[in-house]
Amino acid sequence: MHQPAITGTGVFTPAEVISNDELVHSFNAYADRMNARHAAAIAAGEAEPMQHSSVEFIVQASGIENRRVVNKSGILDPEVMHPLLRARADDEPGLMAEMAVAACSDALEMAGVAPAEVDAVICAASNHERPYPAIAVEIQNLVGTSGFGFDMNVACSSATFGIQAAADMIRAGSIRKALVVNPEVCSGHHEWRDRDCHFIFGDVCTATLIEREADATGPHFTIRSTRLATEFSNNIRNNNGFLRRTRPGHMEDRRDMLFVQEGRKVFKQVLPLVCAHIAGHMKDEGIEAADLKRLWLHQANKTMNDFIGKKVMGRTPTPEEQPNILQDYANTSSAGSIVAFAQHSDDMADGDIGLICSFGAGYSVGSVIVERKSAA
Ligand code: CO8
Repeated sequence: MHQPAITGTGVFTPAEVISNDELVHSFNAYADRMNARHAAAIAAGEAEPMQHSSVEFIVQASGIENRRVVNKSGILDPEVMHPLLRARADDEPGLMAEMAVAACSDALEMAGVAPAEVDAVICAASNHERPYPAIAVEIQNLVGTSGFGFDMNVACSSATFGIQAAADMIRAGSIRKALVVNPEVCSGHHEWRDRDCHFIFGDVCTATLIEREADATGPHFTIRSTRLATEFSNNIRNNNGFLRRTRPGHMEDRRDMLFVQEGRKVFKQVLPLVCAHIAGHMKDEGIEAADLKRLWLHQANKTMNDFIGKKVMGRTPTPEEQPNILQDYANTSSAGSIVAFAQHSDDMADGDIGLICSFGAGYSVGSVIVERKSAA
């Protein structure tokens, strides 16, 4: 068996930013237009008026202040309310692959690894822009990696599930190096017209290079252990799928072809699941709360993260011990915990232990326990 390690990370951050102020302004303009359009039905009591969103609610309920997106103008246009992206020809890079190339290049550079040395690309994300050819194979072609690539989807937990898959292949010896890539274009499958959730998501792409620890040439993180779990729930769901067109009238109500959730239920049900998962993983690895120097959690909601951090550490962790990036990026699905890891791990000392944990639709939860090694 070979010991796997994370030797490089990369984050591609889209250039366009939407603040809560901008988002609420455009949502409220949309609501006013809809109310004016349906004024007669509202006056007759046949339709409910749309209510305004508020910046105060968004910050207090989620902790989100800004989100990065691949297109801002369409999302903020009250007559559009979704990203506007140009159609790409089949011989051009797709959007997800383009984001992935940028993140993978940074991860490879950080590790000092040439693309051709990489044996596998796993494109792990909560939605893929087409079913085939796999986005991972396109990324393999654009980056110039060897071996093979495949796509996988475990919603918000895709990155940690991908890391376990890659780490296990490295342990077993079937590959030496893998890139786990998480291009999350959440803005494309989000309902920006739904007041309950219009503020939640943003776009980003992360990449993690995993290789045999024996091959590492610089500072890295030993992957000590990984653990995954799933438990079926309909409380976070997207019904878009290829069988939809087989049902008459399938385009009439499209709301469920995008992200839908019972946010309160998710909040209540996922917290105990995640806390028990992390506690069990740490116990089996003989890691005490006092041993844990860093917690990189899934970035969906600040209150959720505060609760989990306190439960895991047995006290309120400092912002350095449990870094959040959701205030700047919003929920970027599977990429969130990896953005936190990539941006808040350089300062760790030799032997420091940290835990990456993602959770979300499925339900799914994945944890990765890592140990800092300050030199090869
Ligand atoms: N402005 C003002 N008021 C609002 C707004 C708003 N925008 N939205 C709702 N309200 C009002 C409601 O109407 C309600 O009013 P009342 O009390 O009068 O009925 C009140 O505020 C409270 O509403 P909620 O109960 O909905 O508010 P919560 O406190 O529960 O906060 C959250 C809402 C922030 C959504 C919270 O429930 C939450 O974060 N839940 C957990 C979410 C989570 O972690 N989900 C994981 C999803 S991510 C995932 O798994 C990946 C899926 C794949 C990616 C998809 C990409 C698109």
